[in-house]
Amino acid sequence: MFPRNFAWGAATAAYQIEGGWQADEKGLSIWDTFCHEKGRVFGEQNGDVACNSYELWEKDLACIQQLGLTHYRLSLSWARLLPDGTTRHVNQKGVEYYNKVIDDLLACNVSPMITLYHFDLPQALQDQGGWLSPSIATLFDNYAKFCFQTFGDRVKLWITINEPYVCAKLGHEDGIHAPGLKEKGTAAYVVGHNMLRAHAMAWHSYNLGYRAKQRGGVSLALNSDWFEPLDGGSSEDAAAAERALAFTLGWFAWPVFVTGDYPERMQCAIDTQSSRLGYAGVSRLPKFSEDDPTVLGTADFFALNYYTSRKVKAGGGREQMLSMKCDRDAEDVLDPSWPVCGVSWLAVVPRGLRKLLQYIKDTFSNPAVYITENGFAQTGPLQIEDVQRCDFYKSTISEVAKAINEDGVNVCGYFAWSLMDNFEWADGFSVRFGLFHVDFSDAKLSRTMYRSGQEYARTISSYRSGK
Ligand code: GBH
Repeated sequence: MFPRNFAWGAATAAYQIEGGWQADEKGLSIWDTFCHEKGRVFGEQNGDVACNSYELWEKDLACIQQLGLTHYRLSLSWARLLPDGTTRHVNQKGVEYYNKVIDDLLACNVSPMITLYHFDLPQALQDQGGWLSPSIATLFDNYAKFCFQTFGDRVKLWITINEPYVCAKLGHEDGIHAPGLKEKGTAAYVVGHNMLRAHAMAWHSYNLGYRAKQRGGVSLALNSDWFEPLDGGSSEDAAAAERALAFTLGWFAWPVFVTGDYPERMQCAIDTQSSRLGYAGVSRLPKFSEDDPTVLGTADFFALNYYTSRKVKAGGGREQMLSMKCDRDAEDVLDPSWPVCGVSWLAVVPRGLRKLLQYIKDTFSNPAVYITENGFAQTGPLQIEDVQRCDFYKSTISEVAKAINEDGVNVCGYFAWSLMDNFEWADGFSVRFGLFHVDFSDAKLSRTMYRSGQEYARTISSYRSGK
């Protein structure tokens, strides 16, 4: 059973679907730059055209309607709206595009959930230091206020930043996402910190300036695997699993939902490595300043992106250089009994979602939770009859039902990633997450419903009709 007003959705992100990278007055984003550099993305692919949703939005809307979604989660391209990242200049064509998307959704009885930032920083702001620069928080806040002002009369669910963990770590420590930096052991913490500051400023702006009139909610979307000890009897593995969770979910959820500061486990682990490597007294994890608005309490709901789980064993912290991997001092292991789908990182573990939801309920005082992303990847030859993905959604949705009905978790919505096959970041178009297949070899970019889309549509309609 699902609550009557449960949100049944699917999600996408601007750079992954829109294309139109130079359309009208759009400014460049760091993903435009990154993809055009050699060797960054699988097969030198890029999102110049992607699903061309900038021109083919009506096709996306048809897909949304075929699924019978109640909600659609999309992101706005900051550089499409504000080409140089600031409100000095507004690209009116960009405003018109998103106005049409929002109005069309509402006309079809679909509620938009809007992400302000899904990895695509305006390049003009990257040139000024990007997320490493403290001034980014004010620039983000100005952008957020512009969006609340422009679209907030119709949009009631806002996500400020999608997966700060991924931007910080993959973008600034591992260098496999834009902007492609590999500054190990320092940059990711600074970026995470500035993202939290930016998020908090935007939440306060909404709270003070828009909430009374617009009556929506604002949060940030946090990705996390579920982690459990490899050896259930080992206290070291148990501690490692807790560290892994602290370095992923806790990093952002502790400041926002628990204490206003980073988890002690995380601070401790970082300081231990600093001392061991001769940097004692240097705090690599930034401190929240009294000059900034408080971060604690800046979320109106919990937004979770869940994909997979890991077994964890102690170890990994003996490297001779500073790095987040070393700080975390925990090794991830794939349980051989878990099937792995199209991408190597995605082991299929639906019951991990139920456990993570229970953990969120217990740890963050039973918040309203939206599962803002969850999905299954295919690679290789086209399989419209994607039976494995069908099974995946079926068992995942049944775990969500158990979380609600047996564990009492306040889950308010579920968004499948993704509405359609799209540009899967460093994997280009080689990894497909869609409920609709997109034929990238055909100029029309035709969308065809997978069998999993049909089953998801059936699931939604049967629950909504009160089954
Ligand atoms: C989401 O991130 C993104 O929000 C979305 O845009 C994306 O399309 C979707 O996932 C599917 O990937 O270091 O190469 O082993 C999900 C969280 C965290 C999953 C990092 C992959 C490790 C990749 N991601 N994780 S790798």
